Amino acid sequence: MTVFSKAIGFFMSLLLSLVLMAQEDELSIYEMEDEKFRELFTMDIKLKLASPHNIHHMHEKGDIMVRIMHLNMAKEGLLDGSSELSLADANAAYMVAPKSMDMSMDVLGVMYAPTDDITLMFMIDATTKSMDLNRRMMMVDTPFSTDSSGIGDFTVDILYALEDTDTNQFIISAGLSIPTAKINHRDDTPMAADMILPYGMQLGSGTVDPRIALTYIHIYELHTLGFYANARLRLYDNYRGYHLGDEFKATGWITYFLDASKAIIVRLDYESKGNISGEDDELVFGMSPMADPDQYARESICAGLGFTYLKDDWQFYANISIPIHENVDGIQLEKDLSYSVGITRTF
Ligand SMILES: [Cu+2]
Repeated sequence: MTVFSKAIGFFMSLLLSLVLMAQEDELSIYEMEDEKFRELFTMDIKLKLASPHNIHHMHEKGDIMVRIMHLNMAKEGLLDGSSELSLADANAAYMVAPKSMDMSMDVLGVMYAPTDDITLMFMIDATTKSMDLNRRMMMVDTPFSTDSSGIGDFTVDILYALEDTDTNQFIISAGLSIPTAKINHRDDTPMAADMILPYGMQLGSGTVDPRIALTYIHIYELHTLGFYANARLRLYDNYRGYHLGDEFKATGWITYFLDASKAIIVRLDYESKGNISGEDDELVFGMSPMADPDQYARESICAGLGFTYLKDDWQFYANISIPIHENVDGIQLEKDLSYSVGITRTF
């Protein structure tokens, strides 16, 4: 679990430095007198602290927000359905089996509000995926790794506030994912040089995908409840002859305000994804579970802990998340720890 200990160390030092950084003369909300409390802790500030950073939110007319976010997701070990599977067992069925995977993503996002009711959101990412695998042939194990990196799919969303009061925010959003990512990344393997990489190592869908989302936030005196759900649909085959499965995500969270500039966020994330339809003819079916379109569906629940810090027009975010339930079709890598850090600046 080196990824785990690295991430924990990283987070602890990050949190510590933030807390030290934030040690100014601000009163804790529990110490504030009523008047001072209301003066500092406006609705506007509560709203900014209320949501984790990958959740949709509205802006006031004329606002522009720029976001930079770094996300790291690790997978380690194998699952067959919902039970663990050894590499040897996977290799007994397939010549090539995955051992672990690391995905690192840098996201650049821009939000702009042409009116108070409508906010536009644009996002693009640069992603690196690297996978460690094992080939077993004639009782000989050959470990190897493959990498892919480049830009991901560009997304644009329109957010509309169905309700926007002092205590409630209800946002509906619709958008598109535009296939700016390459879906023919290749790498050298012990089987062949410059081989096409399997679906899971590609960086995008190759299709224009509609996205819809709902966000609901209710703000209380010292905390917030939030719910977010989104769906991403795949409607037709890309030029390689397949389409990825539909994706559905739901997040529920509670934000605890620590004071007028800091909050802790506890969250649960549900995620499900369907199998792939069609196939990329260049992939050798049967060589590896990753070349099988029917071994891509998965369902997971993760628990996360986040922190956000607001300073004038800047806002800092950090989140760490671990899987608590996972169920996959066929043989797939098992989720491990993921973390993200991000910063936003509003103009
Ligand atoms: Cu924003």
